[in-house]
Amino acid sequence: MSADTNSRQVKRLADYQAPDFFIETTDLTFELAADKTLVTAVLQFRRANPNALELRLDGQQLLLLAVHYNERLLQPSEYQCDAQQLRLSVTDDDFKLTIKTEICPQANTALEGLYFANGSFCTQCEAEGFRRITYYLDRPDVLSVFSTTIIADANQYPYLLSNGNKVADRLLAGGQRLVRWQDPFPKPCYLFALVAGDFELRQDQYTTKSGRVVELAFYVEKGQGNKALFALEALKRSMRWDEERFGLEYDLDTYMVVAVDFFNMGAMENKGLNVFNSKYVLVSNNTATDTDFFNVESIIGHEYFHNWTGNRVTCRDWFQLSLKEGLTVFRDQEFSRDMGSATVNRIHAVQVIRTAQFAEDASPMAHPIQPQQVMEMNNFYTVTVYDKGAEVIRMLHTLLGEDGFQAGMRLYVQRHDGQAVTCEHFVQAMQDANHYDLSAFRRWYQQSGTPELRVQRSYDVHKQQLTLTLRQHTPATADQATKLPLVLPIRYQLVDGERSESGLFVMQLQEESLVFTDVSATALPVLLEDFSAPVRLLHDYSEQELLRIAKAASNGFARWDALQSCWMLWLQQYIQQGGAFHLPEALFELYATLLNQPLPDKSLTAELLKVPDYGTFAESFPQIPVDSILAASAAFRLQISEHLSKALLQCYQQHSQAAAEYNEEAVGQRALKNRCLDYLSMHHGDSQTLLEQQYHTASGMTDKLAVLKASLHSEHPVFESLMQHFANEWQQDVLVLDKWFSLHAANPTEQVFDTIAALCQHPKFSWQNPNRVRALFHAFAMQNPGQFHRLDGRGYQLLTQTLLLLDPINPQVAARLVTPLLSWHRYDSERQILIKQALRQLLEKDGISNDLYEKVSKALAG
Ligand code: B3K
Ligand code: ZN
Repeated sequence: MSADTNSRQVKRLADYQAPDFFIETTDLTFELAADKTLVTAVLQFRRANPNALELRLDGQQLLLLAVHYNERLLQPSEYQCDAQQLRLSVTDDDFKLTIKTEICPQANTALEGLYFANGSFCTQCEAEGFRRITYYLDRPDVLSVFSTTIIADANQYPYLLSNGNKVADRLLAGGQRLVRWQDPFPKPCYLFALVAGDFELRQDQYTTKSGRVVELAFYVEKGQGNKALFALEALKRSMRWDEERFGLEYDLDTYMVVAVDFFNMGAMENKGLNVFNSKYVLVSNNTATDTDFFNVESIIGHEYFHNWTGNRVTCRDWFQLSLKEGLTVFRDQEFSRDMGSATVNRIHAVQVIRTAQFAEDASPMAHPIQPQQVMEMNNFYTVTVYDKGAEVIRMLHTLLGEDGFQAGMRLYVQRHDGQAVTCEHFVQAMQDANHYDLSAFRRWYQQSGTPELRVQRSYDVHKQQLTLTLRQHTPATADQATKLPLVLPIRYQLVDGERSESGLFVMQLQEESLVFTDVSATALPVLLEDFSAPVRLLHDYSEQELLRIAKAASNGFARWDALQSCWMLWLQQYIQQGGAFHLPEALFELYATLLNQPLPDKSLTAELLKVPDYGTFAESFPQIPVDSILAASAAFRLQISEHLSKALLQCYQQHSQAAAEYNEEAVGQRALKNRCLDYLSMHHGDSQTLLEQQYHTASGMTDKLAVLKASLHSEHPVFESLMQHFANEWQQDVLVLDKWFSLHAANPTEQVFDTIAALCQHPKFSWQNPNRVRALFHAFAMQNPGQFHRLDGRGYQLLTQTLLLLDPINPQVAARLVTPLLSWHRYDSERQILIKQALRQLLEKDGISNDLYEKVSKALAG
């Protein structure tokens, strides 16, 4: 990976210029071979800017063989070609270029562009991977009609796939086969896809609401077909849901999904031909947990929903990424909410914001949902763009209501179908359809940072009036010093004895008041219900008040949220008092009630019974007290397990008969039972039989994995032997084995270093496979805070050495893994020194990728 200073350029949104040329049609021919693939691109150009005399095409890691201008072969003196571009002077308004290039898919370990792994060819073009396939205008605002011809060995690659409809399929001389595809919808090149390989095919049909029949086809590894059936059903549910809720119908005659083992992220929404990480397609009760099932359904939905929000209406430039991602995450979250426990879904989405997204805002990589400048676009597929982006859409939904929001969606799609547009176009459509002034709201797109919303209460006894003074303030971020007030939709509920009043208060200014009249002195306002704005709420509620909400609020989210605030109070008290601190009796009473009489929503009950994890606790501190958090969490779990052992056991037993399948009731029962098991496992002596019994009689992977997690968490001696058993049972199934890698990497003892070293030599481990690398090292850096943050620096060094090795292989995956090192300023001075030293080692490495360079240099500059 050579990275000269030229390619370290920062691109700015402010510099956007419309394309000088368009490509009306793109006709590609691939002659596939793993070591040498020939690509012939026939591109029909049209000049858009009469003053533009030079055409500059993007291209990387390509061997240029020939260029024809119309029918004439160009001499090398007639164009310039360097490591980034092919440039030539053009005078005609309409012309054709035929470009022949050679690429080497099997050497492509970055998994961007066309690559060959595990016996198949596969592409990944978003964000800027198409330029590794041929010279092109690799930008999302150039929409072209694509045809693709694939020629390959007929035996080795029985399936030759690309976007759109298949229009030719024939055998050629020499055992080759030719297949041709045409995609009728103009699209940017980032949505192009090609897959060639030998798969097992699962097919079905879907009839759209207007009566069109769509062929559904899932291509998965041979022998794995049954594991694709859940995903196939999830696709049909997504298609139905999008018709019913958004009125959006699928547009092509076929919808294909290919599951591959080598993939940089979760999945990709290529037009008509989604490519998925096999982890998000292949599930069965035996091999996948309830969380895996949930993720499959949600990602299948997400990629399907992109067909309208992303593909039919696409982004003008990559600074607009949230236009498609924020909106599509909002849509997939709404879909998941309708498919399972709405409250728990919301809780999980909020946890992502409060941990990962707030952390990103506080880091050197802070950026608004519409970033203003970027070096490596792949670094901006972030929780900010995706998840905070979805919260911004959710706020619009809250402000406009479901009907208003859907009216805005209809106008957006009607106005911009077939176009490449900006976030501004989306907000404008919402505004116009509702006659609602959103000018102040637009600030959410440009301003980074986590707003703090401070609430003060004052009660006037004579007037029986409660006044809430609300003040908002967004602290400066690494990228932006000055912040302005934002529009905050604040959903509230006032709990006052029997009476309860709820509503929406739209805050616009830095300081505003909210007054409740005719209320008693003990009236309690619950603010920011359902997390109606992505802010940090600062209040002065007492433990008693919070517990009142946790016990009595009608809204499940409010109950959970009040408990979260309690945990933060208890953590602070633990830090002040040390081991002498005891959790209050009132918590045990509340927990006993929940264990004896779980709520109808058992998943929610399980959430309420949970001590927040390390990441959640950590995020509430400007400087993270690693050791105190770990000590406090362990003490809290122990106290709960000691005080409530009987109720825990009883609840465990009552919920141990869940049906094996994935449905809301069974998922809830398992979640509750396994929450109990987690506490029970702390009594090593009493729980051994329980753990072993559940492990050996488990009806599915959720229950099995829960035993391993509980025994790891509790450092139970049974952990080692069960892990051994697990490895023997699952050594042939890499997706299951990834869970085993991750459990090992989360081992909280120093032993973890030897274990990880040994696992890197495991026959199934590969530095080329992102799933394997993440299973081991993401788990170590994110789920093993005790060992990762060791004061001797061993944890930081393990990650650093890993990144030095990984960066030349796969910079995108390396740049994701570096995240925990970027926030060095959040730790004590000893750890700061160690982390900065690690960052310098990375920066000093010759030929460090742009991906890693952008993040590490920002971290060291701060
Ligand atoms: N659009 C893709 C992500 C592409 C990431 C490129 N580094 C998946 C998704 O969000 O649906
Ligand atoms: Zn997406």
